[in-house]
Amino acid sequence: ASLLLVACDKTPTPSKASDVSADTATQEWSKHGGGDAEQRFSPLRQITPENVDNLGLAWAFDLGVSRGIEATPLVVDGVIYVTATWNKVFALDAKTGALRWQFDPQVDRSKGADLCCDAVNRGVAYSDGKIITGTIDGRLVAVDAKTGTKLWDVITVDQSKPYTITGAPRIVNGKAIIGNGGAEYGVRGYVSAYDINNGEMLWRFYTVPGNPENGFENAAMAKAAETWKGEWWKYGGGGTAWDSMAYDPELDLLYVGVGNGSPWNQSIRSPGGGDNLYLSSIVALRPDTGEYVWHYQTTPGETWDYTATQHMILAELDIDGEPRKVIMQAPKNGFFYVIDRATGELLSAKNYVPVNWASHIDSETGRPVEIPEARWGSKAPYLQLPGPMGGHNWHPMSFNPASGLVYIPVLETPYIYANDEEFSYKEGRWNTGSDSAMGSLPSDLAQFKAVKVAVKGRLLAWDPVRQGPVWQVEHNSPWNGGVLSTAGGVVFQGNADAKLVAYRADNGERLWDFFAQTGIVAPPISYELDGEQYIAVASGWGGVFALVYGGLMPAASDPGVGRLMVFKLGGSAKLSELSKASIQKPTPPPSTADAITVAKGKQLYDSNCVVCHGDHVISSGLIPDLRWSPLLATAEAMQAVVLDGALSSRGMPAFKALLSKEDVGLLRAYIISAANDGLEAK
Ligand code: PQQ
Repeated sequence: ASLLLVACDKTPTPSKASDVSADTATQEWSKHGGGDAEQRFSPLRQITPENVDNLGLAWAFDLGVSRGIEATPLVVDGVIYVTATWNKVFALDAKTGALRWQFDPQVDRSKGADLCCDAVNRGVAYSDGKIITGTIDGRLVAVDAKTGTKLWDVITVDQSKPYTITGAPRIVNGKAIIGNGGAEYGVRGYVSAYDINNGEMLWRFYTVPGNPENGFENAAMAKAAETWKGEWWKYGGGGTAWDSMAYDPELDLLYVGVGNGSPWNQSIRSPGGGDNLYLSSIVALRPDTGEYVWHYQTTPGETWDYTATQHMILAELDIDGEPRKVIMQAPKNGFFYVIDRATGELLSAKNYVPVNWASHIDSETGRPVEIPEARWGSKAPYLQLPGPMGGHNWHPMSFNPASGLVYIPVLETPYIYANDEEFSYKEGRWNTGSDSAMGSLPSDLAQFKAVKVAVKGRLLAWDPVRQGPVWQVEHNSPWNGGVLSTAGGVVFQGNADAKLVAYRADNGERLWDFFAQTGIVAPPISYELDGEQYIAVASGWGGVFALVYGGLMPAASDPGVGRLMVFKLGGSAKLSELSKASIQKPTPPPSTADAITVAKGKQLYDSNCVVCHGDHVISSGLIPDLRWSPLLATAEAMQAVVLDGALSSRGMPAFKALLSKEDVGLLRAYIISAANDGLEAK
């Protein structure tokens, strides 16, 4: 099937300001998405297209880690709160950057084995003098906002399963709401609510049904179970709510974005099909009880890692001359949805990136019209857009009520979905039912260059009423930062080229940039203190694409120490120079293994190692490049680390339960062969 390309048209349709973004009217940034509506729009207007040229660094704070930083900072009472790798929380004076306190929840680094997508965190929540954060090992922790002293610390997950938390909690009616991740590893997703005063659990809503023999938790689960086949519960089912939520105080509805199926391959998970509710859905719940109200499923029978956990925005739009209260989402599957947020009725949907898995979304049924070849399950491999990275991943978009546009950080990363003929379920481990080696980018150098060009990223200004693009800016690489738009008419986005960039909101003209020394994936925010408007963003290249493909991308950033950077008009501070450790590249041992051994090693590598160490063993630089590892020298040295966990305190867990000595031999042969191939990073 041919790719459906998005046409570019230049007429924006301005629409009304949202009625629900009350919080964004303050001078601070006290909630994750700016307000409950999650518009990521700042009402501040001191910084404009005319003066943004004078924007300069006010101060920067070194976060002391060189892994991905995805956090949205919060600003409350003159203090800015940000999280860094492995859930460290920092509280800084928002004007000067002086450290008030830091808190380390002491996450066991061996939990790294359960992380699909880097040791990241998307930020804290604030409520009633408390800072509340999720942790990678599945806890929810509250500390005193003034002192950083721990108030309570509760476990939110079944610790015998590979659950993780990377998302930011949201606060609704005195409750902290938190989901979790792990749908690549065989978990059953849910969201839970905790009393912010003492951490007591108040309710839990599962997103997929469990074993019917145990009875269903509620009517929504019984209804969902009718859409599943086989013995799905043995595989967890997935549906993790690992990132997005929004809240409408007027309707008193909490919206939760639900993730992909586990395993991805539906023919294993639910043989014979079915919609598999509530995978890839937006689910509306009563925040006081967790009771189900409605759902809209973006991808029925999900089989492509098409999460609907992407950022959701509430707004009021004029549709066919009528003001409508909508929820908007650009999930991984490539379609932009405008949905009535009181009822879940689909108002419109249009592809915002090229897609070749569905021709369109049927406006009557609200369902995608699939292209049959795309349902790869037990059939032939299929080269698809979007791939599992999505047309849009977790990087938040922004809605500007003045321009009426949604600014979306989009990506185009094709992927070959292929059935894993040798699939067997491995308790607690990477279990997608897809052949990861097929999903790897080609290793032939000529083809490889071609793919580099096909992989793209853009900042897309989208008109949600007319459902079409208004302007777009092409980036050098797909994995760029979240977005902020302001009443001053400026759009801010960081990128993989290590720059924070300002664009005109109405036409995308590039107005200003600042070199941050390392890539930016986190979203910027804005706040005002003593009459001055500030823009804050954390640098720190990372996240899933950075780890897997970062080393292959042209112009992808060098890793470097992450920082919180704060800008204001006339700011003149300078970043200190990063001291770059030069990478030692010792001559690898000679490659003596035969082609079959190397191919078996690649298979093992692609299903156990690639998500951290990088495609073709080319590291992003965030994690040691195995091709230059001294451990390659002997099989025993490698076994001590891979099987026995000699480096587990540094985040390299033991794989004894999964790999044998013989496997390590195959892996070693493949890595040595890759080292001798000399594929150059970038
Ligand atoms: N996390 C990132 C990231 O931080 O860069 C990107 C992704 C995740 C994905 O693309 C995912 O599909 C994903 N899936 C789950 C899951 O299925 O439970 C969790 C996470 C996560 O928690 O970070 C990601």
